[in-house]
Amino acid sequence: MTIENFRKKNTAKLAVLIDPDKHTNQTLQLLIGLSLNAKVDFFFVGGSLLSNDTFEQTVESLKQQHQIPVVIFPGNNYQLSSKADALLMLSLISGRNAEYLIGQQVVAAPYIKQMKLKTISTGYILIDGGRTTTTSYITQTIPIPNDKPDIAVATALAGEMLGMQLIYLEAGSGALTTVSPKLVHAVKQQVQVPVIVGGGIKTPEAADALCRAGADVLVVGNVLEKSPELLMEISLAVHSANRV
Ligand code: 1GP
Repeated sequence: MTIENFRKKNTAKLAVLIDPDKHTNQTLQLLIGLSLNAKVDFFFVGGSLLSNDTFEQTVESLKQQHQIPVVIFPGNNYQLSSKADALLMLSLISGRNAEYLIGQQVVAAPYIKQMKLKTISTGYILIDGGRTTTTSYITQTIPIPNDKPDIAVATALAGEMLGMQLIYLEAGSGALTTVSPKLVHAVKQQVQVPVIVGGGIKTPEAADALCRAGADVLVVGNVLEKSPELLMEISLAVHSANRV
């Protein structure tokens, strides 16, 4: 798996976020089935809190379906598995908390090397989603205001100049509002690397607006826990042709 997997061709791509702590084997199998039908492009696996030993088990279950790549989206440095296809090596560049900029990464790096896990360096940028999210609480960082695209652009540019291969614009899981399409558009105008957008995407309309704004990959999590049937509609919106 390479960075090219994240680059939009004609259409944007869709990732389903699986938090191992929120699934039973039964709900996981249901979601895998729906994701295969909906032609989802990636599974992202991770959670904000310490995941118990179901993390490895969840990655294994996801890998059994043999089609959709499994990417670790780690909430902390315990969330590692050699079975995954890649790891998003996140650095929280919107924050000023050294622990999440580089501290956790230093602790995890020798294990990642030992596991021969493929890493994709990712500039992780929190954007205000209308409420305090677990990510901003746990990392003790302040998100960038959603109506300040210039700050998001400067942050994304710095990430790109530092060599990051992906930019991830995150409103936070369960955000009341998504990252604004205007902000996504502004960032896309300035950076060359693929841009992932997640947090609070609950409808095909919201997915459509973010793809039109230029998002390369959208991530959905929460909404599928309550309304898994929405996955097909959201996927159709993301995969509709001729996006900018
Ligand atoms: C991934 O945290 C998001 O970037 C997922 O957010 O759970 O709100 O879809 P939701």
